Amino acid sequence: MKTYSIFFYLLFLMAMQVEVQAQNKENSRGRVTIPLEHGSDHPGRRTDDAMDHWRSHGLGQFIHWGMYSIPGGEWNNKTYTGASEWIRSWKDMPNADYDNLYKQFNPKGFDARQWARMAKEMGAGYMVFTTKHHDGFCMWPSKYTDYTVANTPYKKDIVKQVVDAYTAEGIDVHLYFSVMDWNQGGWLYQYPKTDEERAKWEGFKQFTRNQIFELLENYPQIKGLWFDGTWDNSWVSECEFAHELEREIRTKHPDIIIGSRFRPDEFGNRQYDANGDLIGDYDQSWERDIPTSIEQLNGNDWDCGMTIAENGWGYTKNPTSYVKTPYELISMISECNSMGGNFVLNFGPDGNGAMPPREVHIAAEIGRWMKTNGTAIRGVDPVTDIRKQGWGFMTKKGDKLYLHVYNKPLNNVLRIEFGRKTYVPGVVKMLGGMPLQVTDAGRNKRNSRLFNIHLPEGAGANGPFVIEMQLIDNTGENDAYQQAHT
Ligand code: FHN
Repeated sequence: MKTYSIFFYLLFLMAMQVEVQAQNKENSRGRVTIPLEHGSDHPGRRTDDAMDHWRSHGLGQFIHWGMYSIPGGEWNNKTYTGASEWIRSWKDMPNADYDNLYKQFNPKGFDARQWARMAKEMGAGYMVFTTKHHDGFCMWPSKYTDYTVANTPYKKDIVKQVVDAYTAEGIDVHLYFSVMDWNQGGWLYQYPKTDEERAKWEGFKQFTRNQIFELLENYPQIKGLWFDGTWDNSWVSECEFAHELEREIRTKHPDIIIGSRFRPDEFGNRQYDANGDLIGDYDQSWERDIPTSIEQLNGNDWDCGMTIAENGWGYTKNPTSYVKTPYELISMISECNSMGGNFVLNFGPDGNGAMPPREVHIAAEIGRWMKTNGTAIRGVDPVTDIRKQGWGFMTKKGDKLYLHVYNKPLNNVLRIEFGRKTYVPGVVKMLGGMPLQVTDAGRNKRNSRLFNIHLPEGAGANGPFVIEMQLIDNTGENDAYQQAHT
């Protein structure tokens, strides 16, 4: 009797397994996955030209500009220590005060062409501009709300000026859009429960859809939409609506690039679906953060939006937190690109449209570095077949390897290690400088080939530098070398 039960139980388990296998499929990484209606639309990276172009930028500029730029983190002689663009949520600033700021918005110092030139000089290939942050204020004359630039003393369309000026400089524009909107009564944090809430929420969804299409209609030359404010339960419960909306956006603008923040899957997962596949075209979860290894990215495209101050994105009159140095930011550009990510540095102009001098200085210093070394940032690939080395980061383009040096050895001899049967160095030179002498430094216990690059005396005097090394294929090396057994 007991034997029969075990037999039938095993039979049952086998039948269940066949059933599960019939339902499941393998995803791009060969894992068994569950079927999802609102999961990733294209497991694996997009391979079209528009995405290749985005990937090639290496460096971008983010701009947060809105009504929060007027108080700049201060109100009634008090300082808000949170992110300045969130000042409306601070108890010391009444909502009514904030919501009336637009009546004084008249940025006489705003010149989009000047911003675009600054970004160009910095070496940015694309920019992301806040059309509407969480406060709901529209920097374009939206016909779906009165809370827009058209009703300020300034009146003119700011988004248009930004899109035109940057496009004229050859810089791609992506538009930031916050779904969460503190100005619209219909916005809810929780999924609606009552009929009244449901009606409001449905109205808000249509409003959001209308505004997104209005942006696409008004500024067809944009290359991407950068969504934000999508973390609350209300939106996270809208997988079907958001997915359909994304499909509609892509139908209207087939090349458009949309990150992983826009829509959830049916289990409420954001950024990555229940199968671990990326939702959207690139991973937007590395905000103010950099992965410690390329493996963490699972082969996905990604960007790193970074603040200059510790936290805030909007203009801050007197930053109370640490402000990053150009050196630190340049190092982040190298680090992100060494793992295939775009680094997007944020700027926060003041209420009059002027870039804070400390940020102008940072852009200029980055630009100075990019002029000499930009070729090691733009259009490069991450390096996955050469062991990480202690002096800095590596990127590569074709047969050129770029060594981004941040820790210069005190003896002026930079050591590079190539795994067994991979590469040996060809011509080696400093970017923007002279050829460098390279000598063979034997092998280590792993049978890796070691080479010494002899640096000139003043290397590094002006900050981090990049060495360009031609890679010569060494896979066919006759490997008769025998080390002592250990
Ligand atoms: O809350 C916002 C924040 O103010 C800023 O806009 C950043 C930019 O990526 N996004 C949100 C936080 O993730």
